[in-house]
Amino acid sequence: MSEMPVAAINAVLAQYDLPGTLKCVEPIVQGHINHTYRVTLVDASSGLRSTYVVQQINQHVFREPEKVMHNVRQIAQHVQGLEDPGHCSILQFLDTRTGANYVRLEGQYWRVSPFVENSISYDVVEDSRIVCRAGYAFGRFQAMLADLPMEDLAETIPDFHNTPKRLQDFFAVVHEDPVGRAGEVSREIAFFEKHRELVSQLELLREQGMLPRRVTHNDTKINNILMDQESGEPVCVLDLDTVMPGLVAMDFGDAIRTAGNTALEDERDLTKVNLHMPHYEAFTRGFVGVCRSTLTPLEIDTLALGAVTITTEQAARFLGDYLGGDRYYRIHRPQHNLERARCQITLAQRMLDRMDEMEAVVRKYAVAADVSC
Ligand code: GN1
Ligand code: MG
Repeated sequence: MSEMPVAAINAVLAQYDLPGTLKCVEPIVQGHINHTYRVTLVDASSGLRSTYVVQQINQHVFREPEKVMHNVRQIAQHVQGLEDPGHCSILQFLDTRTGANYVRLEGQYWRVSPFVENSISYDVVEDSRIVCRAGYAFGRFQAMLADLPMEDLAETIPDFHNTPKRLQDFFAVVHEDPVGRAGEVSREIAFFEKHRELVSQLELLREQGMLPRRVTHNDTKINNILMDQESGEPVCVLDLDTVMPGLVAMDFGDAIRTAGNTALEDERDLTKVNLHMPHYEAFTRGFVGVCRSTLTPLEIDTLALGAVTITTEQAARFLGDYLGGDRYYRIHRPQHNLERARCQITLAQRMLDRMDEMEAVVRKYAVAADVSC
């Protein structure tokens, strides 16, 4: 990470009515897109400390940050208006002195949220009960937003989870091969050729009107949920930048891609990468259990396919970025995107090997009487 932009952060904080002055800035490095900092303020008179998360929006990825923050506002208002918001909410951004939920500073966009104390987010989860609660959190998120009118939300990244389009873009960069890397990945390219049709099915069903578009999160990585450190209960869902109309199966699938992997997203030792069936089942229990009444039978039937689809799509996005010269995702080592892609291809293959079992688990929780975590 480049040097910490302390002066900019100070200028951002000055737009808010916050107690104290900046004492400490630390980077939070989990996301691949935005720049995120944990900042601590100390009030000189009382000595009280308060902690916030300050984030700079990546404008290469989010070309229209106002749209992102408009969506965030719509979602927050909708959730606040719910009679029973349940026990897992969404991340709230603070308002500036003039009532905006972001700050524009020298052409860059920043936002501030309170740091949620005593909370933790997991890149890999060990405990199946926590995975089940994560399933509940994302399923609940889905159910909470089920009646938010889609017209109220802007499309922050067009065709974000349009898998056939993602693969088309991937094959275009293979063909163009701008930095001369395609030769080293012919085995990986063959994987996408082989499964292109299967992973295009969901989008096709959507185009045919068989699968509905709903307000979905679209980035349901397991580390986008904050859990209470002591109780393990979900506290809130983070990263609302890509909340827009989409397919439920992709939200289910992206969480399985992360919570159901026995290894990290970028594991280099591919023998460690596998679908963790107890975690898959636990997540399904929590997710399907809380939102099944809002889903159509075909949506339920295609959830497992969503996991294979988005894992393959993600692999294509990582590999496409590698072939294009690493311009999209932040990388921490030279072949990082290639390693991420190989890990995701391996995981997608492990899922394909167990599709029947995965579908049976979904069917089980579509009707199970007890879906508590
Ligand atoms: C990006 O930066 P982060 O972790 O929120 C990406 C997701 C990918 C994810 C892969 C806007 O999310 O789509 O699934 O990396 N976000 C965007 O880890 O492209
Ligand atoms: Mg994100």
